[in-house]
Amino acid sequence: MTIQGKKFYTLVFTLDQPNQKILLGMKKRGFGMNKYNGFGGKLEPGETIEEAAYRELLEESYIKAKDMKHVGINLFTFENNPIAMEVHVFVTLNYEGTPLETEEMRPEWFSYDAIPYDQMWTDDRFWLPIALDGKMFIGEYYFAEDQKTILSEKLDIVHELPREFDLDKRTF
Ligand code: 6OG
Repeated sequence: MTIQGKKFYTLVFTLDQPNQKILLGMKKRGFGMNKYNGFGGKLEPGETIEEAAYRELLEESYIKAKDMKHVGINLFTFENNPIAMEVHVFVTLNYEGTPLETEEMRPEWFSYDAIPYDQMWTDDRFWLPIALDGKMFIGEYYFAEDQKTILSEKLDIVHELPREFDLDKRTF
């Protein structure tokens, strides 16, 4: 798979650790429509990854993160698409506000043991349990054109995250 470049995205999961619950949003429009996911989006020019993560969570759910932990990096490539998506995953355990429905997302809390993986991106079942377990990861997922079938995947648990995924270190 030849890649010509990549774009940066953020994805934030708000956790209610004492009650073992995770906030997901049903995406109402755009890429990933009709799937549950964390809250996030593209980096704006001049923004750091952390700033974008905070802003997207606030814009899409009205939640203000009071701490955010960078827990993972996923590189997504798609058959016949030369641009990879580099998605930086965060969790927040402390936040202000009550999640509200926005034009983009309908928020809903789920127990850790009832996460609706069959209504989420197919890669999530690999790495989300690792994030919930408090570990950090770097993953690579190569999707078929149907955006559902994973043709290759690689997942490493790490102790430190790089600032970005080094495309020269891609496995496939
Ligand atoms: P907007 O188009 O809304 O940003 N995203 C993915 N999330 C998961 N769990 N799996 C994937 O597998 C994903 N691809 C993209 C990143 C898109 C949002 O969707 C996330 C962003 O939060 C392919 O601006």
